[in-house]
Amino acid sequence: MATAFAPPPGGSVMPKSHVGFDSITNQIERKLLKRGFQFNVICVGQTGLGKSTLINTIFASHLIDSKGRLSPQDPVRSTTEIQSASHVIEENGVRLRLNIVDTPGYGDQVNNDRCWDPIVKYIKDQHSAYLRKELTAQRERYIQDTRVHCCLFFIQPSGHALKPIDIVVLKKLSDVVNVVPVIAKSDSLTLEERLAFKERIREEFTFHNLRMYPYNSEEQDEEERAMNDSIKSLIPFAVVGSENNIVVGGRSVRGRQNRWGVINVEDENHCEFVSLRNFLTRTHLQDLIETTSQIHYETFRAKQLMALKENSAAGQGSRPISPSAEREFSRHSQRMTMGNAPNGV
Ligand SMILES: Nc1nc2c(ncn2[C@@H]2O[C@H](COP(=O)(O)OP(=O)(O)OP(=O)(O)O)[C@@H](O)[C@H]2O)c(=O)[nH]1
Ligand SMILES: [Mg+2]
Repeated sequence: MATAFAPPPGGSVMPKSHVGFDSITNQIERKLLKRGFQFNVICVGQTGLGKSTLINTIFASHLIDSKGRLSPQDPVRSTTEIQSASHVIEENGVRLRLNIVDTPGYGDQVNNDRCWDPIVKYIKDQHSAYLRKELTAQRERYIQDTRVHCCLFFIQPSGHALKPIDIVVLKKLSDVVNVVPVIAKSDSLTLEERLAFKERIREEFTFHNLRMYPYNSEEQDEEERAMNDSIKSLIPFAVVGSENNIVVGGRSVRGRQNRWGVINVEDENHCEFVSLRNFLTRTHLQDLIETTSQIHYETFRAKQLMALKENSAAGQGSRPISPSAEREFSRHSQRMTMGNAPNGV
């Protein structure tokens, strides 16, 4: 029997009077505002490239003390363990918990074999923790999300090419997380060098088949595609970090004082720190969160559940992730055989 709202073939019907379901967007907004948002970023790269400093610059406060030297007399201090810092930011009633994870730099050991392991493990551990919570019998209505939504990958401003170790680390990372490359300490490059270096790096990404964020998708509309194209032409963002405020024209700015002048971190003529910040918070925040959940986490989840299923089929009796995991993976495998498998990366 046809209902009052049954759409005619190929179209939709306007109800005769105002029904009110158009308020659903307001209802969703109210709920989301109440809950707030969580955004997790990780910084990865070779040692001494300014990861801790850039994190400080993003927070614009000393939430993580840089392990770098503030003056040449200071001993060299390096980040030695993975550590995260959180800050709740509120703007127009929207609450965002920004969590930035600092990692020890790699590349200065005699043997750099598998130096990426602790970082990839950290990212997978967050997926694993989320999956466990999702599979518990009485799961929470809202699961605290510690999954890493974005990995800022620091490239040495050599002006030449990516280092072999970077290519390996990028490959490992791009399999599990949205990777956004940045040229560290870009104040050491001239504008022409910066442009040429960016071009070279983008060619290397293509040559080595490294998939950087943002990804192309069939579902994107014109506007989204245009925005992604403009971001892709900017990537890798050439950034400068600083922990000091300098007074320029009577205004205190984050900057680096040199003998020949001041580099204002927030001046778009000096570096692309503001473009990176806009990209992270204004234009791609939601998409980074969604892509993490729909591509990276989904791939991890499918692999875990399939492995569990195979183990139990082989009679290995491996310990389930949670008491309800068995039920869940049998449901999941049914969905997979019905052709509902999630898309791979
Ligand atoms: N010229 C220049 N120097 C920078 C920049 N960012 C940081 N530095 C300096 O580089 C040094 C290392 O900075 P850190 O932030 O400790 O580097 P890191 O990548 O965290 O180092 P590890 O923890 O050892 O991996 C410090 O002396 C910083 O002041 C930058 O954008 N330009
Ligand atoms: Mg550091």
